[in-house]
Amino acid sequence: MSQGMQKNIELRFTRNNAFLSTATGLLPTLQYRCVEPLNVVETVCDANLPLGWKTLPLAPATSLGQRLLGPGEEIIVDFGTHCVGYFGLRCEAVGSPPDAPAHLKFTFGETPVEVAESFENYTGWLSSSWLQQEDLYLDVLPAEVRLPRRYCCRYVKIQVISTSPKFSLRLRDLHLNTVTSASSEPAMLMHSSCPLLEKIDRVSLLTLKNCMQEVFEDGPKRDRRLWLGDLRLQALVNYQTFGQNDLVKRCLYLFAAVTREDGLVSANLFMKPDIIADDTFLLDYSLFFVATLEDYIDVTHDLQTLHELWPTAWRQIELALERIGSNGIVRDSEDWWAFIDWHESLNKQAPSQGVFIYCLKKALRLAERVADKQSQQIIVSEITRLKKAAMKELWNEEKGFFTSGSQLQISYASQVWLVLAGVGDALFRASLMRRLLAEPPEIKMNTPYMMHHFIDALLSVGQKECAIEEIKKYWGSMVKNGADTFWELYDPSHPEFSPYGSKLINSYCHAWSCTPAYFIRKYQL
Ligand code: RAM
Repeated sequence: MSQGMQKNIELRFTRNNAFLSTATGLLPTLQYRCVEPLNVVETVCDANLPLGWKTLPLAPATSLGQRLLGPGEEIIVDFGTHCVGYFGLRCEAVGSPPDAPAHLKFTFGETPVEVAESFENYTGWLSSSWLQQEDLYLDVLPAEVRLPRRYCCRYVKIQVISTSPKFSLRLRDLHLNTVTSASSEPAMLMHSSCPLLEKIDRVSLLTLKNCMQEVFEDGPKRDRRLWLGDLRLQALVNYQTFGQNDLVKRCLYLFAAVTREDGLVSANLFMKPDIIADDTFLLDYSLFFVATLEDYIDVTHDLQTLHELWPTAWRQIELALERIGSNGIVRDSEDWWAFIDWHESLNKQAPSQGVFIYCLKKALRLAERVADKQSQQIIVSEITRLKKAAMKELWNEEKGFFTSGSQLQISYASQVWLVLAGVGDALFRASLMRRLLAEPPEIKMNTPYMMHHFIDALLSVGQKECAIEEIKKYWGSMVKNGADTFWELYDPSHPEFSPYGSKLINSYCHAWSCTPAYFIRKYQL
């Protein structure tokens, strides 16, 4: 998705064919596995659940062979867990010779709500074409059906819209040919003695696995695309789990291959029909190219990649510096210039200052590795200038928090990012994180993505026990509410929250939510 209607037809992009061919050479092999549904289920309203619905089993899926379906009838099957793949079945006519086509409608749900509530009432602002459904007309029966689009589901609803009074339908051999580029299962958790953390780790792994396709997709239901902010977190989890570092490398080369004419890396890329950079640019996402590259180099010591991609990384720093005002603070504006979190009222200025300083530090490590003395000098002096400016312009001694924007907004995001940037000394940062927990600001965090940075900030100041508690509270409550994979959006106090105007369009397997596995494994939580 992209916020607002940006019409940048005059924008020009560059294509680096050498980088594109490196990326093509790293195309992963997709792994397929056929799975069958476990049960036929019904959906039941449950006001205690965040999405309002649960399912109850009615019969084993094997019973479908004995069941006949006529117009107006429907079944819902449950595959037992979240899957990504291609759906197929065999459809037979029973009765008189079929004297009319059979019209079937398929609806795919990552969660019960998507097969329980009608898509016809959808009023969100993202295109309804993301809602997973398909109409199928079968002229000849029996038919072996394989739906052409890749779907993402645990539940499949099949409605018989029309046949003729002279025949009914029997559905057999329902299956999903699942697909992922994850080629092995990561090692089991050995150190943990907490069943909830183990469960959270498992759900994290399935989330990442189902997002690992030809690139690290943000969500296999929506947007099915390569976003830089998401990639950075997926890569961190991948290093601790699947270890498919070439997939990270591929994604880095893709971003570097198609940049805006001045070298700015786009916030996201489309893969088909060709690699296309989106005309959405976000300051934090462009800068995360630097952070993602540094994390990758730190793990792999892949010096060739470092030398080839360092100029792209450095360019992001140069371009971001153009946004720094004379007071040493990144300029604010009304448009969608930085992401940080899905929050309508969140001011992005102070958190973006934090992101920039954080990425400058990453850039310094890269510049040292490539022995780029001139860049090192610039970076060191910019880190000092931006940190000083953050304390001078953004810190509010009376309130005990950093403020953001002309309205002096106090948000979680500002504190978290300026802590991650290392602004202030260690004692200052630790007490700021304690204050944040004790006096929660009004502007909260809406996504597991922002929660990731909150946990990271807690760990950065040594508050490990607190980080564990927060992980259990937040991701644990998704698990307790039946998540097979972690959700794109989750606000326990506002469970139906969607920045897109409808919970039906939210993604329920979203890679930026899978980072507990990174924390649990890296920090031995
Ligand atoms: C959402 C995408 C993606 C995120 C962007 C900013 O629409 O799904 O995960 O990076 O927003």
